[in-house]
Amino acid sequence: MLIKNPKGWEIPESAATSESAYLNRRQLMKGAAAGTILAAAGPVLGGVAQAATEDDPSAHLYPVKQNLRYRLDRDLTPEKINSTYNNFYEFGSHKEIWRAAQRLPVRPWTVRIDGMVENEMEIGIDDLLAKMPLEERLYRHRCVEAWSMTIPWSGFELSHLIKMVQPLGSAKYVEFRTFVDKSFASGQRQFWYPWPYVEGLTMEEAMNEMTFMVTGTYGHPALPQHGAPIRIAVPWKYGFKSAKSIVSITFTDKRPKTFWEELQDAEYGFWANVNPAFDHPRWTQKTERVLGTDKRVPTLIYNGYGEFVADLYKDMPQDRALFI
Ligand SMILES: Nc1nc2c(c(=O)[nH]1)N[C@H]1C(S)=C(S)[C@@H](COP(=O)(O)O)O[C@H]1N2
Ligand SMILES: [Mo]
Repeated sequence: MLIKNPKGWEIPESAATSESAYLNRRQLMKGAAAGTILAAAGPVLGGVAQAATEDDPSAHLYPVKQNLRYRLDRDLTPEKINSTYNNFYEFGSHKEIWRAAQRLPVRPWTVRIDGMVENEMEIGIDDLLAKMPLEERLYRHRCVEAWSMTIPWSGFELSHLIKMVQPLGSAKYVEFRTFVDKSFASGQRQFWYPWPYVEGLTMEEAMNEMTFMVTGTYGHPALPQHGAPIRIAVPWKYGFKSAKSIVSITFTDKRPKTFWEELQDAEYGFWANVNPAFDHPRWTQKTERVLGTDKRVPTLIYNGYGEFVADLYKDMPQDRALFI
């Protein structure tokens, strides 16, 4: 098999639709050495219906009250569209992972909170839900692939969890980690990806009121494909900053090396704040395709959330590094 690492401008429009359309050279060499690159496809799971979340032990908690402080300038995306067009590389590097994701065992599920904190803990998801004030927020979500959705997330502000565990003054960053288990996550057999999925925020970003831990979608427990039972939503940054199915939250003084930085740091930086003025090498960021409509609309700086977050960055150079 010929393995080529094409330049962005050499990729036909039809192929330039995935965040993984090109792996960096090191990843390619690893795969090539073993002769297996691009061989694995997800398992074909015929006829698996969408998970019935009625059986979820947290089902009785939803729907929760909507917080009207966070408003939308567009319609909500129909759930059928949002729940069948997803990025979740643990289950395959394409958009149709929703069937494969039904294999994710969402109970028992524990989250480890550790590192530079007073109160390290390992807490079951249902105990955590009982401690946190749940609310619903309507947020925009903007993928760096230039599509967007609007979604009713349920969950809690990350700042509440942070106050519960009391970080030390030395903590500067928070790192989020997704599970690793290739027995059900077929994408994790694609060993050239740097599993686990890791993301990170500065403490100030993590404490910002917009930063939301998602445990529910559309008035019920979150579906596996959206990152059940707990994921993050950081709506002023490109979607890849919002890690799914989180098993650990670590407070640290070192900037986390994220999954996408590890793979291709020229394309996916740590900051990744939405800004239409800086194009990604493969996608213009000026406009976005709104899922569920046939419209492209102009993209807004900080995805429209500048009033909440622009201050976080006011003393930093407003250059490409802050936005890609
Ligand atoms: N663990 C994990 N989290 C992830 C991803 C992933 O592949 N694995 N993809 C990210 C990307 S690129 C996007 S755009 C969003 C997609 O969220 P959605 O499928 O709920 O719309 O999840 C993000 N979180
Ligand atoms: Mo994305």
